[in-house]
Amino acid sequence: MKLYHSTRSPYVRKAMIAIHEAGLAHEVLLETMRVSPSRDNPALFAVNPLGKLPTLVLDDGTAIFDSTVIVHYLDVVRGDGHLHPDDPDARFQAMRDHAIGEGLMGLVVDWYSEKFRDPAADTNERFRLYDLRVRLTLDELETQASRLADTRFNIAHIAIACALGYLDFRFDDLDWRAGRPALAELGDHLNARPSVAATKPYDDI
Ligand SMILES: N[C@@H](CCC(=O)N[C@@H](CS)C(=O)NCC(=O)O)C(=O)O
Repeated sequence: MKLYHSTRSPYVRKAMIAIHEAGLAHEVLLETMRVSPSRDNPALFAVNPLGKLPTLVLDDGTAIFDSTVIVHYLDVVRGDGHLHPDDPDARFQAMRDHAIGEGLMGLVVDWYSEKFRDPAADTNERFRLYDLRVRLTLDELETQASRLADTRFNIAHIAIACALGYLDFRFDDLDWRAGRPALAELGDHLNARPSVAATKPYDDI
């Protein structure tokens, strides 16, 4: 396995701790790199269209992200599952506690990068890379869309419906349906579901 890695990232560290917990350190090759919203990174984008660390690539080429999914893979699929309690109440409590740790990590990582960002310097490049990563991610979803359409509605459909709905709401000009017929069909299918239709975003206040 190969882990796209940085010694600076707390998200990567989550994956590293899970690697050690599962006793799999000897199986993992580290590919260390720097990432930022203004840094083009074709090698990383090729395996993870979101362009984020950590990304774990299995020997058969399967790419796994984000850190929470990597920890799940290492612990539940490859390890003994001790990081994910079986008991529903204990598991739910662990998820709640994980959310606060993860949320704190997100706040401090965002705060740190805001502190040192030159607001004028790289806006165009950052915008170009956001556009690129969104399009690469939509292209990846296009390849998964018919499988997702054939899968019973689950938490993944909720996230994808919300992301596509936000694109319709805020990024009309991106025209995400163009050239992505399967994803467009999936989007229509999801939007027709009552829970999705009832929660369409709109400007209120
Ligand atoms: N939700 C992701 C967040 C990962 C993340 O934001 N990683 C940072 C490194 S600390 C990154 O890749 N930033 C690059 C970018 O957002 O452009 C996870 O849990 O893996």
